[in-house]
Amino acid sequence: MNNAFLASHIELIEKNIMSFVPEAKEQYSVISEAMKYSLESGGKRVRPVLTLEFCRILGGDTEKALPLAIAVEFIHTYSLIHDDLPCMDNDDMRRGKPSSHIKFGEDKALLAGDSLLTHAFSCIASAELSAQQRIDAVKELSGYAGVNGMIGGQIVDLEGENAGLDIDSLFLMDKLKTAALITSACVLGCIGADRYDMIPYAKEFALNLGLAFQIIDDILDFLEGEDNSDIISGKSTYVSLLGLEKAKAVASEYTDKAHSALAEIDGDTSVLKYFADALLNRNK
Ligand code: GRG
Repeated sequence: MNNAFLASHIELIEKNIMSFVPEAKEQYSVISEAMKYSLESGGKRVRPVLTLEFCRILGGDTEKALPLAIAVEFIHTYSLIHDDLPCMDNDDMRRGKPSSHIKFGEDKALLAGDSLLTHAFSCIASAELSAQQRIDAVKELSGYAGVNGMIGGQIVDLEGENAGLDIDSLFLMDKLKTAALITSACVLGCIGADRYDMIPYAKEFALNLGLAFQIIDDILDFLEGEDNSDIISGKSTYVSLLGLEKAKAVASEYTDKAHSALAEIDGDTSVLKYFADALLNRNK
């Protein structure tokens, strides 16, 4: 994604992310190794970039907000490790590499996910921000990642695996499973900049961006043939329920709505608009 601000956010994230992983004692150092393995480059860093960009345009210090951005990426990475486990999606590969449980075994992959989840909140607690900002960031991130957020969405997904989902349940699943964490990223950017007044607009942007993001994810899986098994097994996606062309149109509509939500943001939103378009037109 060729934009100077996005590139500088990614550079800040890549340069520092491993320093947030706690070093474990020799006897159990494999846990740090497993955490780092899944955090290694290959991910697009969508969520931490959103945190840093919201913080920047609202006048905050991106270096001080970095631990918040990293915390969201830790939660995202834990969710991918657990999502790949045999009891979940049972995927052997992630980002072209063996999944955590293939590389380290199921037991250690489970614990690597747990460690990332746990340590995310330590990153926030240690940030150089006010106590109120840190408390609010913990509350928001735990809310969006938890029962009424990503976990709830995963449950809707599991429950729908055999029965199939109608379009309303699919919307609910994507709102919780994918858009919720993206929302936490944008909200934490506002908190990092101490601009709580911008949170409602950031949420509106993030919900629409998140839905577009998940629909494109479904489309890419379908086009790569990876998830045709979903369709055969009756697992519902926007592609299986609406067809490819309609799914593309819906993703584009949500991206337009995300653009519109930015009108209320008190800052230069041109990079966020560019980013939303880049995610809509992405090929991975
Ligand atoms: C607690 C047992 C347990 C499991 C948790 C919550 C959960 C399992 C899984 C989360 C659900 C999930 C994987 C949602 C998909 C969201 C999504 C589109 C992920 C891909 O995000 P990208 O494209 O990934 O940003 P990269 O590879 O770029 O980081």
